[in-house]
Amino acid sequence: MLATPLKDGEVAVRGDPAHPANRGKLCVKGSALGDTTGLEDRLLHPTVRGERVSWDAAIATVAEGFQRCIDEHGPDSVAFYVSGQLLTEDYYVANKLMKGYVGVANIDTNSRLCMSSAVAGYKRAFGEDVVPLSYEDLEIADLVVLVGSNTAWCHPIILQRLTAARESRGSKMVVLDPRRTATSDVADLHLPLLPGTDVHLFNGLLVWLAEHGAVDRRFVDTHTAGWEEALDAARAGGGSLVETARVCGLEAEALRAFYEMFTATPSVITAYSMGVNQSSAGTDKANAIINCHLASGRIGKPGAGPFSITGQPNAMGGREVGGFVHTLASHIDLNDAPGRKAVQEFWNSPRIASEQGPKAVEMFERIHSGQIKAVWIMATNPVVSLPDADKVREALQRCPLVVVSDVMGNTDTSAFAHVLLPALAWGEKDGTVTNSERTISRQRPFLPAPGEARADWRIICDVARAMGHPGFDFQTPHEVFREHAQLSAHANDGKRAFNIGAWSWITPEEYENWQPAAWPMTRTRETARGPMFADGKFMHPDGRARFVALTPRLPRNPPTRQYPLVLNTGRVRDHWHTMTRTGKSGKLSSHIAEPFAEINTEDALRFAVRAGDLAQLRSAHGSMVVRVRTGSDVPSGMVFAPIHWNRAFASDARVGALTNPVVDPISGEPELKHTPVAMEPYAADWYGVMLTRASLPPPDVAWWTRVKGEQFVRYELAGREAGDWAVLARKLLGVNDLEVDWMEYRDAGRKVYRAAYLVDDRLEGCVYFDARPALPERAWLSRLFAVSRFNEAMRGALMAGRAIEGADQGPTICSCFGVGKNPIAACARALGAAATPAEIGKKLKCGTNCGSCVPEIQRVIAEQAVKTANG
Ligand SMILES: Nc1nc2c(c(=O)[nH]1)N[C@H]1C(S)=C(S)[C@@H](COP(=O)(O)OP(=O)(O)OC[C@H]3O[C@@H](n4cnc5c(=O)[nH]c(N)nc54)[C@H](O)[C@@H]3O)O[C@H]1N2
Ligand SMILES: Nc1nc2c(c(=O)[nH]1)N[C@H]1C(S)=C(S)[C@@H](COP(=O)(O)OP(=O)(O)OC[C@H]3O[C@@H](n4cnc5c(=O)[nH]c(N)nc54)[C@H](O)[C@@H]3O)O[C@H]1N2
Ligand SMILES: [Mo]
Repeated sequence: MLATPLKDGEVAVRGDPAHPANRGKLCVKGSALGDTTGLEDRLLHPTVRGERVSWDAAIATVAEGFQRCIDEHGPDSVAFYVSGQLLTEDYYVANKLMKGYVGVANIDTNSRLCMSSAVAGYKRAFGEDVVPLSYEDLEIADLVVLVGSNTAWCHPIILQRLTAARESRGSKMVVLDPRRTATSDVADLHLPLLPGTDVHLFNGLLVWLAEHGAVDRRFVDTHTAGWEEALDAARAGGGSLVETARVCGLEAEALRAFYEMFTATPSVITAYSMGVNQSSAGTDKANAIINCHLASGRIGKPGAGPFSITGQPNAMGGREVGGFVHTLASHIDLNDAPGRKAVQEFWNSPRIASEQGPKAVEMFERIHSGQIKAVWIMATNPVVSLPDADKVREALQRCPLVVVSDVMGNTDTSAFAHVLLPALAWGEKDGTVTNSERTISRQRPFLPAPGEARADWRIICDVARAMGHPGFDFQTPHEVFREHAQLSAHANDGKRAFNIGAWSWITPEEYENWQPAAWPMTRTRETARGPMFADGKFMHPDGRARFVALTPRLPRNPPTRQYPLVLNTGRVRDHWHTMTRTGKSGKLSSHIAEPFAEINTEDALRFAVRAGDLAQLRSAHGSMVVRVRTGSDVPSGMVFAPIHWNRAFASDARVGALTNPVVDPISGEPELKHTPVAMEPYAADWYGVMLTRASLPPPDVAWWTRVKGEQFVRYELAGREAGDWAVLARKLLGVNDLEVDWMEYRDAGRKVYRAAYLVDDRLEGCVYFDARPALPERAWLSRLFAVSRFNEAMRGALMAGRAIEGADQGPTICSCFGVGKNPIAACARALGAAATPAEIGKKLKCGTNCGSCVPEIQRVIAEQAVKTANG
């Protein structure tokens, strides 16, 4: 990205045309990044037990607290829980401190919840965690299979590159996802497999390849091991097309079509993300995919291979430094004794971790049980994002010392911190990140450090020094990076593919001017974007890749009578994780403004929940109350809910409270896509919506959600007892002054109440209550805040609760230009057969900035075409 601070405090951002990953394109969250750099709600000063203190005092509190704990209870009583949103330099020093000086492997990361299954899969197959491909391979592949990935919403630039390749070269795209998504909408084939049946499906493909002469015998014989066992296991676990289709809940013809496409296409990439990884069989799913690529020799060539698409900005950097409890450092294993010795020598450290520490879920169990008594959480919000999140909250409540480094001061997790440390945010911090395709890029600061915020690497080094440890005298991120590069080459001898030794003596100027480059860069600094393993040599000691014999398993917790639905969780297009940053942007909050649970229309009837009403979802672990959506995107038996909402944005919508802490036995990654739940109507006596220009404390009603608009904050409300709405309206809006320009309308019979107040003929706030959730159109209400003078007709409209011209925009589709579904549909109807996203974009601008909404525009066009065809 190229960012330019403007005079008025705004930041202009655009894609960097020279970067190989995006070639100048940005998705909607990227385009709106400028909205999130403001200092509102930023953490700007260190605090200890709620009191503002100096940095020296804060550092001393952390260092003494951790050291005392180690002295009294041993090194296993302390832990770090870090994140793929740290820079590589931050990650490197955190890992060095815990593993090389505290001397235990009690450092794990939120990447455990994200791509640890993919890591374990690569490790088993290749002997090392190596992503073998680059994004341009996706453009030269003739078939791209997306497994458990909503690429259109989560990796929009990748999807745009894929669809462009398809237009120019006619390549094909297949999506394997139980849900219909914006991604499956644009695919050539969508296989809505039953949740958790991916291993069955790829085992079936392995058998199919064997039976249709599609095994590359020469490759299998020379470069792999374990083929016979893998094939036997696949046959034993089902195997035949008909049987596999039955288990996967697919039509045999559709499955056959996919198997035939895979078999007939030499250049296939199978790209996968959370639908694969976040499973109790996540590692097996990854290996089931890799097995098929090894068997057919579809690896080590341009445009062919298994491609784990990662999530966070620097999840990959964390993998490189060894930020997991099961690795030591720089792709060196904990159980590799000579490797351990080499790292210890290199660090010149007093002790070195030798045993695996507790993986994320277990780490928080140990905090809960009191085994871990001091934890330092950096750049992650576990009270929202871990499974069984109410228990996580309880664990932190009990923990004697909780230190949190964050950029925001009001997260669900920071509420439990004894020590809060303000970190530098994007735009301020300085260092490197690695993306899905092994490419290391620089992040450079262009904003001054706000308040007393400091870089994460520096905070960690300060604490390490205060604990009395040498080896943390870094003055700049460049010095940290240089050491990291040296370690990658230390005692390597080609044993580890991760090697950036060519940069061991990188100068400050070279670091400053770093251009994106992919590892390995062992001797030359040339970027290594070509496919890995092109020579058929893998990283196991014998140089052979491993097939893994897989017996398919279904998810550990199947639905029951008490909890008859499967809760599937994931992302929405315009929000990022726990919303601490995207929640600041009105633009990004307009696409999906509320937490919801989406269920098949037939199941909605079965469970007596109605679209637009509220429903309670309950699992064995916790519950939440959210808006109901119905339709046919989610298959029967499943309910889908987004992960983003939390205490700062809703009274009761943390999906993590429900998700089960079942984990994959190898990777320890939690099964976040599969929790048995019950769903029932939430009996609200009334519903409300309120918009105000002023910021207000959380409303004191039974249920609420909050969303930021461009010039207002909007609350959705619901209550359980019908009090006096006139009193409640003034209380919620904070209007005590009886002289204010206040309007109200009530219809006691229909149980409707509306109120608004104006200052200088400008709308300051309005609230609508109704016994039914039939409230005014939100996009229209939002637009009223841009009106500078209200005339009588508009005042009337305000009380009538509908626009004078009656033109509803409908739900927002294009956040960049604020274009709703209704005008897009009208335009599609008018254009008829000539309707394309590009043509509609010419008229309404929608989809012409970042393009993240193009798949949804496509869908509106398709809906209109069906409507027209049906008369
Ligand atoms: N807009 C947006 N983009 C993001 C993020 C964000 O927060 N917001 N976060 C980033 C991060 S950290 C990550 S990890 C990525 C995640 O990117 P994705 O993995 O694409 O996102 P998810 O929505 O978590 O899940 C993907 C899909 O898995 C499907 N799924 C569920 N169960 C199964 C199953 O058993 N089998 C199969 N085959 N599919 C299944 C779900 O229905 C869902 O559509 O996104 C990154 N990009
Ligand atoms: N049910 C369910 N749960 C899930 C998932 C799912 O699909 N379903 N997905 C999982 C996945 S893949 C992921 S990646 C996780 C994400 O979950 P989290 O990591 O908990 O989510 P974020 O909101 O990204 O948290 C990052 C925190 O770091 C802060 N921060 C941002 N930049 C910096 C920085 O530079 N320094 C510091 N110190 N702090 C910073 C932010 O304000 C925020 O509080 O959620 C996981 N949880
Ligand atoms: Mo992630």
